Amino acid sequence: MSQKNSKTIHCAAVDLGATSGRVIVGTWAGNRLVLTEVHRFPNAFKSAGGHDYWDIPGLWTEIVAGLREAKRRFPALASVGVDTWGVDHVLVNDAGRIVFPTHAYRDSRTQPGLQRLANTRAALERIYAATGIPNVFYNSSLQLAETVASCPAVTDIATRCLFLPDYFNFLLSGRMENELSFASTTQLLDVHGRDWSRATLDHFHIPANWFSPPILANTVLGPVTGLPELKGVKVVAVPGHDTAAAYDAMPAYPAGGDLYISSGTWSLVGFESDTPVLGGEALAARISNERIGDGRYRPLTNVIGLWLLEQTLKDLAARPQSDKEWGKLIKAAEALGRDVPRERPRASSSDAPTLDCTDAAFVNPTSMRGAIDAQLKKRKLPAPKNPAGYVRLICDSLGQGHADALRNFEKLAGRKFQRILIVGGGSKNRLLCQATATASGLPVHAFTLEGTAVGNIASQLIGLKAVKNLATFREHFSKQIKATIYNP
Ligand code: LFR
Repeated sequence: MSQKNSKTIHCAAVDLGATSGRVIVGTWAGNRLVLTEVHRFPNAFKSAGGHDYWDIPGLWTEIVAGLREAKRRFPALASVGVDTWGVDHVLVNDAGRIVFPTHAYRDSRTQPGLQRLANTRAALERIYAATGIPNVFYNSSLQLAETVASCPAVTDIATRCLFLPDYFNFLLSGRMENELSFASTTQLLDVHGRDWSRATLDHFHIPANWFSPPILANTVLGPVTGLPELKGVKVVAVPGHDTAAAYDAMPAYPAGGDLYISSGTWSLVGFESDTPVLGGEALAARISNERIGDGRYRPLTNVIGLWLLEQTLKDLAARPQSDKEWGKLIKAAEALGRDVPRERPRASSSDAPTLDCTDAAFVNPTSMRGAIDAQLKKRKLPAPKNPAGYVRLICDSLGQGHADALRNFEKLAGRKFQRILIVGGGSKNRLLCQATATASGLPVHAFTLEGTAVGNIASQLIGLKAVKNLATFREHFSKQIKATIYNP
């Protein structure tokens, strides 16, 4: 075997999103990464009795199928890492048995708790100062508080709270750990340290013994134990939060100056920082001080994202089925003047011409088109006339949402950004990238790559000591990818 071959490493990234999951093998050789998607499957929460749930055994079945395929195609598979969307969790007993169903974060059960906290200014400020996470309907804090309040006996039967990547890591390796980047999405982690905020857990009446001190990403948990066919494959705790993984994949300038957007179901707009962004104005701007796998901060704002577009197209029965069809729809939207007239500059008022992306009606409506039309009607603005019109309005609105987040960061963190880097599904959407450049006044560098999978694999390579650290990975990786640049 040649020296080059002996250095070839294959790592499997299990990357679960709210609407689809995939298993992607990253092959690292000669300081280059090649991705091979070996399994992809749709994901959706299911409803029963007015509540929304994830199918955890179904997800596990798909993960196993994907890993078997990975091992079949890459017999020398070295490791596996799991990342998922944030905040959701599995309550288990000491033996790892599931003792409570996993609710999906869009379940409306958290609405009363959300309102209660919003109406209690002192508690809201205290919790933001303690955790750096604003009051958002999906927070694990609100979800767990609702679970304990509505089913108090759960505290007798659950002994551990494992967040989704933690739970799948447990199924794979037999080890129960909480990983830091994911823990930082819960609104339960101490923003100034790396352990849980006891005062916040107490506020929500959540048992502190459900958690263990979070471990950092890049930690090798041990060999796969549950699946004999994966013998010898190591389980690495990667940044379990998909957004943290996507941020790690950013080919950023080491000197800083880049604002990141991970664009998928949500648009996560943020940057890397040694310090959190806190205080009353940061709370009002809904800045989340989430964490990078190594413990540093990634202050970010969650803009509603392509969920708005996906759900609208579903309503219009116009969802394109291929890249070609997407291209056609985007082209038609580009060709449009805006149906919603630009009658006033945005900053000023409620009759601004883009959608207010923070509208709570967009969270989980029965009809997204209905929710959009209702907002426009309230503001006495005409509804778009056709699918292309909705696409145009939505992309312009998201672009504006991205620019608003940028301005808040510049003001509150005292930063000046030079470029916007965008990865994820939205990086392929010309209209969205251009709208972001136009609204922000900055060049947008769009990288068509599976950012979450790349960050997941980077962490495995670091854990396996095949790559020194994230800076080294980015240095190599940025040489192999090309940006499409959109100028303002
Ligand atoms: C993106 C994401 C966001 C998080 C949202 C809910 O997939 O992880 O970062 O805020 O999902 O968990």
